[in-house]
This record gives sequence, structure tokens and C-alpha cells, in this order.
Amino acid sequence: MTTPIPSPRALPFIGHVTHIDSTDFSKSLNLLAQQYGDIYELSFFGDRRIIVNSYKLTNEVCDDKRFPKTVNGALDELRHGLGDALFTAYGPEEQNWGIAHRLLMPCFGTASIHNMFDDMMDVVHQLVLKWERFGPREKIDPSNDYTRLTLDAISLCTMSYRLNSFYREEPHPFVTAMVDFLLESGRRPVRPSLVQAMMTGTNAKYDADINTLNTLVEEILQDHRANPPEKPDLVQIMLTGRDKETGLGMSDQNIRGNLLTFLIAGHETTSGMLTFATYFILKNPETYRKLREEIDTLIGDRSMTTHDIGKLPYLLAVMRETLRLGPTAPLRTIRAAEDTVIGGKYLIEKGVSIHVNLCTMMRDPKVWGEDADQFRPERMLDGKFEALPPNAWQPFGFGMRGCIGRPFAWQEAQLALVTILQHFDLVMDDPSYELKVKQTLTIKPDEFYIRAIPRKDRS
Ligand code: MNH
Repeated sequence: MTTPIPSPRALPFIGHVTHIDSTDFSKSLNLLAQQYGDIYELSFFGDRRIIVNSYKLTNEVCDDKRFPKTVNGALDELRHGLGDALFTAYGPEEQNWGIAHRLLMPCFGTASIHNMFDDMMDVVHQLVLKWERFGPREKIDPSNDYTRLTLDAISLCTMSYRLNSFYREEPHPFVTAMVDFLLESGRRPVRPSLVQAMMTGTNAKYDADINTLNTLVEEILQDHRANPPEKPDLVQIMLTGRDKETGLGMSDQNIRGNLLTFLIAGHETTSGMLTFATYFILKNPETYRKLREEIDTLIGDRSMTTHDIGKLPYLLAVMRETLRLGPTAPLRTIRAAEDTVIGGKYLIEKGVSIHVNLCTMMRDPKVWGEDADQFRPERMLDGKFEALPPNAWQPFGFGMRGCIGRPFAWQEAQLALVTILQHFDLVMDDPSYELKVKQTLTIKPDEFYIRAIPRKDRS
């Protein structure tokens, strides 16, 4: 006997489209979770989606064989720009995924990431210099400067290309095009196809944005062919590497898609994470005090080095707790490979999409306790993180389709947070600010401003 999956009342034809705020899919799903609990089902124009919210059900679907990643909705729209690159590939059934995966995975190993340390630090220093020049009274939008930081870091470290975002008043044209491309890709799936076809202006802008994105990667490729970098980088591997399994290299089209993927996936999520971390640190003065004490004790006035990576336990706990409450990639989507039952009673038919809601799952009181909504890095300390039940903390996704850039993001966040807190006393511009989250494809704090007061207690 199976039990029907709870579902809100649907309208004929369009289904649950009116339950979704097209500018904030994630928030809409979280609100429905409060009402419907561990699992519920929605339908958009006949396209069924099952949303899993609890830890127990999530853990059950953490099995690549039974529940492979599926690419639909916004992710499928992204293929207009990214094609079959790593993030948007349908899976190993697309040969290009395997080629890129095998060729590029080693570039993101811990040792390779250590080699990028100096370039990462170069960009972090550009941010510090900017905030020092601003002085203590300037209202800073940290999300904007973290976006400059992460975008410039991914392009410098993996593509030896300087975007120089800190030397531009407005965001780099690539960023504007990218944000609009992501927003529109998110809106398209909840729009009837007839309406979509009639939105000629919107569609032309979408194509123009994709063009802008491709122009930059084409520029990076040409620059590379003309001036190969002294240190071989990711682009070099893409241009010259051969996959051992198939003997094939990457096609030009697939290289462009993957460069775009790294520029997009490689900065949005990390800049959101740094913004959330800054928010949580400022909202919790005791956390801030402990974190600064750790940094002052273990690093002091000297510059951080690769030897310090992974060695600041309280900082790591703050980062883990930040991604638990603010998982910047808040959903992942899978499907059942065959008809199957989960939770002992819910029938999941083959092919139907399942969204794993990381926001609700990582606040499940059965794992995190009654204070699951509280920011408390202590729950990640002293072996407690290692002792968590399997898959309970998974902001970087799962299995073979999990995040390839995790070590990169992890090193970058440590470097940025340590260096910033060494140099500044951060304060909220408006101490009464309450967290407001906005979504493009990823989520991040909205309308959050700080001031950065150069520390007087340091030389
Ligand atoms: Mn990342 C996949 C989260 C930083 C490049 N990333 C994923 C997935 C999650 C994720 C979740 C799985 C998506 C899915 O199942 O559909 N990523 C993050 C977070 C951060 C992050 C929370 C930072 C914090 N990611 C980065 C960085 C890069 C990157 C930095 C690049 C350098 N991520 C990827 C790529 C994939 C991915 C590429 C797709 C991997 C694959 O499917 O083969």
C-alpha cells in the first residue's frame, strides 16, 4: 500500500504555477514546506515535481544509481548558453560530460588549488585595498565586492585572465549579462510556451546576453592561444588534454561551455557564501569575537599561507554552519531511474523529477535539534561535524555530480575571511537589518550593507 504525496490544490492546465514566485523559486518551496511537511508534489503545465524536505527522505534518495541527477526547468534553459558542459550535461550518457569530468577533476585537487594560492591572494588584496581606501564611513555592499572577488579569482586562477572588476565602477558587462541570463532562465520554465514565443523583446535580450557571455570566453581563448601562460592552467588542459578513456580531447564548443560554467558556477555560489558568512558573523557578536581571537592567535599580523589552509577549526565551523543555513545552491534535482517507493509509502514513478530542498533538509530538527534555525558554529566543532549522519550536510551536492569546485571555494573563502578580518572591524550599516534572501539561480542576502573600519589594534 502506498500513500498519496501531499499536494496543494492545483488549477486546471497550469497546475501550481500560481504557488510559485517566479523570481524566488526557493523561497516559494520553503513556504510550502512549512505547510506540507517532509514531502509534497507540484505540477507546472503537467510537469510533475516532487519536493523532498526531510533528512530521512533525502538520505534515501542519495544514491546516483537509483536517483540520477536530472536536468530540467531552469537548468535545461541554461543549456542555451552552456550546452553539455559539466553542470548542465544530462549525465554520463553525454560523452562530453565524462571527457570533461576525467580531464578537469585533477585540476581541482587540493594540490592544484594550493598552486593557485598566490593568484587568489592577489585578488583578495585588491578587495582589502579598496575597502581601506573607502575608510570607515563608506556604506559597502559586500555582495558586490565579493562578486568582484570571486569572479576575478576564478578567471585569474583557472584562466590566467584578469577581469579587473575592482577597477570598474559598474559590474563587468559579463556579470550583468550573466545575472540577466540566469534570471530569465529561471523565469522561462514557469511561462506558457505561447507567451514565451510572443515575448520577442525578452527573447532577443536573452540571445544578446548569451552572445555577451560567449564573447568573453572567446576572448579568453584567443588571448590564450596568442599568449600561452607561463604556468599551465585549466584552459591549457582544456585545449591540449586528451581523455585516457576515450582518447578524445574537448571540442571547442564544449570548452566554451565549460569556461562559461566555471565563470558562472565558480563565482555566484562562493560570493553568496561570503555574504552569508559576513551576515552571520555580524549578527552573532560572540561568534565574531571567537573567530577573530582564533585568527589573531594562529595567524596574527602575518599573511596567511597554504600551510594555514584547513587549520583554523573555528573558521571551518563558521563556514560549515554558514552553508547549512545559507546553502547558496539551495536545490538539486534528480529523478527515479525506475518506479520505486521511498519513506516506505510514497510511490515515485520512473522519470518524475525530485527536488532535494537543501534549505529545509539542513534544518531538519531530527538531525540538528530544536535550535536548528539558530546559527551556532559550535555544532560543527570537536568531531561533531565528522559524526553527523551520512549526507546530512550536503551544500556541495552529492555523488559523481557533486561540486567539482569545492576545494577551490573552500580555500578561497578561508583566504578571504581571514584576510578581511585581519584588516577590518566590520559592522552592519543598519544594525536592525533582518535577513532578506534573494534568488537568481543561487540565493544570497539582499540589501545587506556593511562598513569596514580599518583595525587600529594592528600594525
Ligand atoms: Mn559547485 C556542482 C554547490 C563552488 C563548479 N556545485 C555543484 C552542485 C552544488 C554546488 C550543490 C551540484 C548541483 C546539482 O546537483 O545539480 N558550488 C556549490 C557551492 C559552492 C560551489 C555551495 C561554493 C560555496 N562550484 C563552485 C566553484 C566551482 C564550481 C568554485 C568552479 C570552480 N559546481 C561546479 C561544477 C559543478 C558543480 C562544474 C557540476 C559538476 C558536475 O555535474 O560534473
